[in-house]
Amino acid sequence: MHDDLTAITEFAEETAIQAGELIIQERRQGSMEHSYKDATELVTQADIKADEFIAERIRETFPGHRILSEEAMPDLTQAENLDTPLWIVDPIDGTVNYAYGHAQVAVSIAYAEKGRVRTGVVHCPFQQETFMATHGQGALLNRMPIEVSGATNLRQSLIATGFPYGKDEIPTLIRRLERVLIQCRDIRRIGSAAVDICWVACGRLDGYYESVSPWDFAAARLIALEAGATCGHFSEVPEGYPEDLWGRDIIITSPGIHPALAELLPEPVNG
Ligand code: LIP
Repeated sequence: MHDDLTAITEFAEETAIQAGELIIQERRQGSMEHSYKDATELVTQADIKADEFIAERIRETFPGHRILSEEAMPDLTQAENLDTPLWIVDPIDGTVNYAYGHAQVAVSIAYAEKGRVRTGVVHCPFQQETFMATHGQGALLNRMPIEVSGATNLRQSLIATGFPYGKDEIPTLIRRLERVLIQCRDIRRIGSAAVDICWVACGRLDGYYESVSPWDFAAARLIALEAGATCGHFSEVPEGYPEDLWGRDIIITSPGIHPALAELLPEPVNG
């Protein structure tokens, strides 16, 4: 099934902007009611309201499509069903930033057919920036073309990463961070994968690596690809799982520094 991609991108853009207005209002009203998914993962009422708003618009407009979203429908097996179109939604990427009043927050909406992401919109309401891309048609920031930095020297490159809510992998991640920090200009930990990856797409960062959920990165990864980034994984993607939606060990960079960064990320065999 292949609906008009341009119309789908415009729908995703309009929906993300409207969801952005909703979360701005929620924060302005101070209704920062929140709960925890487990011992540490924060979720606010705004996350839930925005997720429901986006899902309702998708159901009304595309009744035959499926939805994979962080709050309402987090069933990751959806990614492996390639029969009908799939929307991948993070209503608030950067939830902790949102709860603390920071600006680096994104509404992320991606659309995929047969496991391939064809439309991506990442809207940053507190920064009034909308990143978007349609497969094969380039990447835009507020409707202006964007492209990666063109960096070729890792030692002069700014690299972003992030850390999971759970702490059991932290020792491995800190060893990885040390290997990278010694070899690059500096590190940024912005708190939203969607923002990290879109900043690679527009040259504010030179590279990014992390393990995250499909809703955190699916839209931004297409935007980065369309802006000229090299996108990959530094470990194996399971056979038959859609690469566009596999979130473990992601690396997204300006092409010139991809090999140099990729070789630092796997844990050395000799420990
Ligand atoms: C966040 C990611 C970020 C990661 C955070 C968190 P959320 O997603 O975008 O890259 O470092 O731990 O997972 O939870 O704000 O949607």
